[in-house]
Amino acid sequence: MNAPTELARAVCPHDCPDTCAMRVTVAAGRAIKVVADPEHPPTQGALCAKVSRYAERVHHPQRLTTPMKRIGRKGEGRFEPISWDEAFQLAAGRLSEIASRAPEAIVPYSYAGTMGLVQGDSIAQRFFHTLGASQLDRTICASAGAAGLKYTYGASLGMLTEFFDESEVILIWGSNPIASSLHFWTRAQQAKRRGAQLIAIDPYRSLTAEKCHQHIALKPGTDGALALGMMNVLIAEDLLDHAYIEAHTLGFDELKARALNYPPSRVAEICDVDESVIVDLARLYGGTKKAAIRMNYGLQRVRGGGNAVRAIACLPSLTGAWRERAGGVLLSSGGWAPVDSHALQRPDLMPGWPSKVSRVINMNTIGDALLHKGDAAFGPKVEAIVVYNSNPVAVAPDSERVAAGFAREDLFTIVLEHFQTDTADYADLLLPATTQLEHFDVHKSYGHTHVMVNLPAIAPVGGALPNTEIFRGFARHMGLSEPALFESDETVAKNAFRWQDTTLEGVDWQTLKQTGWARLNLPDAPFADGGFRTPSGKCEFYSERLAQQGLDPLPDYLPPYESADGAPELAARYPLAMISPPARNFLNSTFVNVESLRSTEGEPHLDMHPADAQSREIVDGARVRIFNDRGSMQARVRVTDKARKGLVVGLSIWWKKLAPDGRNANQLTSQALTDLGGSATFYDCLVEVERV
Ligand SMILES: Nc1nc2c(c(=O)[nH]1)N[C@H]1C(S)=C(S)[C@@H](COP(=O)(O)OP(=O)(O)OC[C@H]3O[C@@H](n4cnc5c(=O)[nH]c(N)nc54)[C@H](O)[C@@H]3O)O[C@H]1N2
Ligand SMILES: Nc1nc2c(c(=O)[nH]1)N[C@H]1C(S)=C(S)[C@@H](COP(=O)(O)OP(=O)(O)OC[C@H]3O[C@@H](n4cnc5c(=O)[nH]c(N)nc54)[C@H](O)[C@@H]3O)O[C@H]1N2
Ligand code: SF4
Ligand SMILES: [Mo]
Repeated sequence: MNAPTELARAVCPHDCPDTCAMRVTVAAGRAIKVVADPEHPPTQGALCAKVSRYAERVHHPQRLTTPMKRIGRKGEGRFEPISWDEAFQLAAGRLSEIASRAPEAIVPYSYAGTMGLVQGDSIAQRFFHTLGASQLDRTICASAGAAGLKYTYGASLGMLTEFFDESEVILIWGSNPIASSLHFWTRAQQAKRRGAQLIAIDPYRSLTAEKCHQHIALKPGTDGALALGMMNVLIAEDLLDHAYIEAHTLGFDELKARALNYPPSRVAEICDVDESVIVDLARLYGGTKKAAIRMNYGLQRVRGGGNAVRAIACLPSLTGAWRERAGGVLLSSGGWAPVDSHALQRPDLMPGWPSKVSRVINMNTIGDALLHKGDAAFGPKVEAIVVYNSNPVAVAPDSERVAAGFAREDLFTIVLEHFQTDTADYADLLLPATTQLEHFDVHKSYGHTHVMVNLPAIAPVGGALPNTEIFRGFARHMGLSEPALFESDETVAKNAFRWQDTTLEGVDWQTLKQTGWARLNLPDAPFADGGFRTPSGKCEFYSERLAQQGLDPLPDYLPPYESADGAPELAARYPLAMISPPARNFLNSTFVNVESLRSTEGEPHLDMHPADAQSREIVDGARVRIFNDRGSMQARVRVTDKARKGLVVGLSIWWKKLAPDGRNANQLTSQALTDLGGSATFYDCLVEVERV
């Protein structure tokens, strides 16, 4: 047996803002240990519990190691092994035939199973573009917030994480970093030790909210109103930085008029919090320029999510918090990295580009799309779907319809996976993909500002291949000759960044590969002197671009679709709001099949307020049925005031087949989309609960 060797330069591939650097210990060709790279500053010497166990996932006995084709009924999950050659021929045969008639009948479905730019969206996108297949709008997570930031700042830009520990006030807004962004939480605690006030704004007393100085438990989906109420107080009490507003913002008078509609008394009613809480929050926030807001995506999974993010994003431009490096807002830092997405994805390969582009399908409405018969407005019926880096049967909303779509006997489904997930069960062709320890990749981060390189630590497990190599195989067997489809992973990686960008000054590909990461060259306080990336170059309180689309040019509060305000009749039948945020030991639906992590989570739970439980004669520990018009699921109740009254919380995202009743929270969620960005509305969901 070879002596263990330690290899640097791996990157955690998961959809998490922290993008940690890892070191992998390898012995006899197996990864035996994965630890934090002690030298990478954002990683702070520690990985989370999930990824500390990465070797367990990589060498899991149930890893897919050979291509397989379906032998049972759709969804039954019965397969027989085949060779790669047979797999490629099967795929190429069906895809070629469909592409020759109706290329848009082929649909890709992918999200962030890996955040790597190479294994995420490079050869795969180029392949679908070359065919003229449908495009997928990747909106399942962050696009409402991204749109809110785009119309306000010009891109997904925000304050730098490393300066949060100098902040005097931190609002942790719609975010549970102890579970979902551990390294940010470490910084928030450093700030707390230095005397900062931490305030959680969250309808649920999350692990994080429990550890903050104050927890504001507003009604879900009312954050836009709270931000407008804060503005109202900031304006009334003149806690404004007039010079900053004058120099670096657009539309203050219009925003002021809007905020006047939201006096604290009205906001108190909308959010169901005390009026004094709103006034005190605004005073605390406006009392220092070292006021930081860590938003996260939890607050934008409702109808008004885009507007809520926009309203919150206006706050530091009103008080001038941007002047300090410890002030401002961070939702995503992803826009700082100079990624060349055109070079990566090559949209110009679409036949007829740019005057004609292929149809776009929103990934949140995949249930409806798969069940659509096809017409002039929709375009051709979907005949083939290729899933990679995602598990839609578990994670997409309105799951009953998603599963019904995947169950269509006439749908040709290819799934590239590590494991036989809920989605893999529906595959006609199930293809084994490599994990991050087995392939090459490059990364940016949405929670810090480093770019990073991941080198393969071990050879592919069994017959697994990288996503890129699988798509190259499809292309080869289809007789495609476009050279961009056959570029090596390293060439793709090297061309993924715009090297001449000032943020990469002094860095080149060779040095990046050697050191493993580079910190982007950015000013400490990025908007201290304005410099927003909007058309006006200012922070746009008023957005002409929104006005031109016939949308409200100013941020506003929009009640959730499913609420007493938005749909009184529905609320009478289904009086409880349900949210299903991430569980600490899972990452979306990844890791649910790692036994050690699943046993820590136990089983699907539903947190319910004592008053709501009592009126339904439900006791702690009882099994309950949660239902609405879309579906139902079962869970074990925890009666607790962590959930505010009228709210139930079921941490997610369980694999359906590993839950006792074979269902998960997405049985209940809807395909409705947010106000901006076409995001999912997972947390805009009314239900009723009963004993079973
Ligand atoms: N351990 C773990 N880490 C993860 C993930 C995971 O599944 N597990 N998922 C990753 C992914 S994909 C993402 S997008 C991020 C998500 O990162 P976050 O957005 O920080 O994650 P959540 O845990 O969804 O946090 C959301 C918090 O928002 C609250 N919330 C729900 N509705 C509302 C609302 O209307 N208003 C407000 N103010 N709060 C609300 C929830 O109660 C929850 O406590 O985390 C990433 N990190
Ligand atoms: N009810 C409810 N639903 C939600 C959410 C919620 O909070 N509540 N959160 C939503 C959010 S924020 C998100 S981001 C989505 C996440 O949805 P997805 O992006 O689908 O995330 P995962 O469930 O982690 O599934 C990723 C899959 O990709 C696979 N994978 C990983 N790396 C590779 C690779 O290199 N190659 C291939 N071929 N496969 C790979 C993993 O094995 C895993 O099965 O879910 C959404 N769904
Ligand atoms: S999931 Fe997040 S915290 Fe855990 S190792 Fe990966 S990047 Fe770090
Ligand atoms: Mo996400």
